Amino acid sequence: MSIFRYLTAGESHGPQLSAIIEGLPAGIHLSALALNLELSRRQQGYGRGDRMKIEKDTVQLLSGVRWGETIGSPVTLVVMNRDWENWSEKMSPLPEHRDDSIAVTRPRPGHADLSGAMKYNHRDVRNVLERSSARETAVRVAVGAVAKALLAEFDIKVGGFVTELGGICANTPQEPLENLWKRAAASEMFCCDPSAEIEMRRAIDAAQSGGDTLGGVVEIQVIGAPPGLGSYVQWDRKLDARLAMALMSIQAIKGVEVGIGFEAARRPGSRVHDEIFYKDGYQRTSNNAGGIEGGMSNGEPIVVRAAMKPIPTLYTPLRSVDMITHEPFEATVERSDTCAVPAALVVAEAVVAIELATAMLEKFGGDSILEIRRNLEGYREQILNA
Ligand code: EPS
Repeated sequence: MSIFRYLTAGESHGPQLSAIIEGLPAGIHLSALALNLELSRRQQGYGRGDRMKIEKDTVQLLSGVRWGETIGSPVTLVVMNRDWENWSEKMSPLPEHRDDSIAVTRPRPGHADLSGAMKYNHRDVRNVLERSSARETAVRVAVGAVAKALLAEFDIKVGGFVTELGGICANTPQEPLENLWKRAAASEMFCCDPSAEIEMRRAIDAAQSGGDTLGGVVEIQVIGAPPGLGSYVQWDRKLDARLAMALMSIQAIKGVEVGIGFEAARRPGSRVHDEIFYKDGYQRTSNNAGGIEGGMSNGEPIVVRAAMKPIPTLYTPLRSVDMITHEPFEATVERSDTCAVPAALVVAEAVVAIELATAMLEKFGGDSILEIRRNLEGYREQILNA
């Protein structure tokens, strides 16, 4: 069975983050360089805090790849945490390093802290926050880079840009997506609108000096996906449902849209649905559906958006209560990012790539790229005559 499955492990201040990917076909061209490029994209973006000065993430490929190609066995990815140096006793697995005087007993509003401590019966909130931290996304991005490499074998590309930050909306120019991706890559806000970018930067500076944080919206597009990925026949096979779950699984994401999304609810049907024409194949003149109808890709670019809430660790204290004394206190913070929306774009691209790779393997599954390519080409020929 060749179905893309993966798990991640690792704590934010533990020695490393790890992932194992199972179900990859043989023959994907894979280089640590390409993976590291994605990891460094995630670390860029205006608004990050001091931790990013410590971490320079690189990935080690420890299994499943030989001489630059996958061989069909599980792929192991490891990203080391440089900050571990400062945490080796505080995060030690050894009982002799236990020190209850450093226990975190003050849950921060907006984080997993309180619910996680109640759920797992922890007295020390650190046992929750270490794993719920968005640091985990470093290795998820590496998994996404593997998925992108698989998709690239079939000329399927995933990219995106920031469309909104701290309430400032970008005016994205009407240009081919790949041009827009290039524009976004050249911007430290991953945004295609230079004047919005200046305002966003100002908003981040103002938030930072006021001890506040900002959220935003990222948009991800997929080009080159064949029609028929996902299925309408069962709820858990719908591509849009799976993309929504994947995007929602990213720390701090609170909303997901497909195509025009919530805007579709405000328009009459005549201004929502993308009419069908035929000229050398099926064509659409609009893509309000975001490339997905009935839970399946329809051959148009897939377009999804995700809304990120502001990071809940604020320098301006939020009110909470101590879990031992139940006394109120105002959460103080050692350090935090002011805004991680550009980083969220890179993570969102990664999880979208993973879902697309999974859907490709389900439909065209084979044990080698050659076999999958043959299945895909046969299908493309078949639908030409549909
Ligand atoms: C994060 C808190 C900060 C961020 C971290 C995510 O970590 P720390 O408490 O160590 O400063 O820097 O993000 C990363 C380390 C990263 O690689 O993205 C959190 O609580 O989610």
